[in-house]
Amino acid sequence: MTRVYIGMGSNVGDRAGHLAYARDALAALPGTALAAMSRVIQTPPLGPVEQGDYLNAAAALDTELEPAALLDHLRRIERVRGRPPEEQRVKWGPRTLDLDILLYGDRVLTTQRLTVPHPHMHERRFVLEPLAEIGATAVHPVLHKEVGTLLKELEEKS
Ligand code: A4P
Ligand code: MG
Repeated sequence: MTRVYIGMGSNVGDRAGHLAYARDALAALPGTALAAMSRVIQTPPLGPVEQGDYLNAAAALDTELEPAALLDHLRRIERVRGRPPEEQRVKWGPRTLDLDILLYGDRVLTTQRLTVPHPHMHERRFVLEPLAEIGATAVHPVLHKEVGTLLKELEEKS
């Protein structure tokens, strides 16, 4: 079993419904238990594309799924909620549902499909705020700092 943290975002359609669906779908994954779910927060969009506010949240899972298999499930859950296939997407653009693997235990992965820890997580309040609610003491295995510390440092910068 590995403790995994998932970041969730939605800024199109029934945003709260997409996140609730994602929570239930994650809890139902094979070999997986939902350990914790953060509150849902509304956040201004980050990125170059004009788009609506996001709802963001984070989930903690204990799972036997390997990272690649977990990623396949996340893509499938995104598609169920109407997210178009990858080649039709706008980078950093609006999305019905975005599911990112933020931390996968203390594993560091750089494959073509997967970068873990998520390369931008420590720069983003909309990721760290909900993550700190459920995993403040989780350690970032590249920066060697706790999530709560990363959030504090980010808040001090802005
Ligand atoms: N991929 C690599 N590493 C990972 C990982 N750790 N978890 C690959 C999940 N996927 C990972 O993802 C493209 C590919 O990334 C996947 O096929 C997978 O193989 P994507 O979600 O389709 O791409 P994207 O989301 O358009 O691009 P990117 O760079 O991942 O964007 P982000 O970083 O997800 O940011 N503003 C607010 N307020 N809240 C938000 O949630 N989100 C974004 C998107 C922009 N602005 C936002 C928010
Ligand atoms: Mg993404």
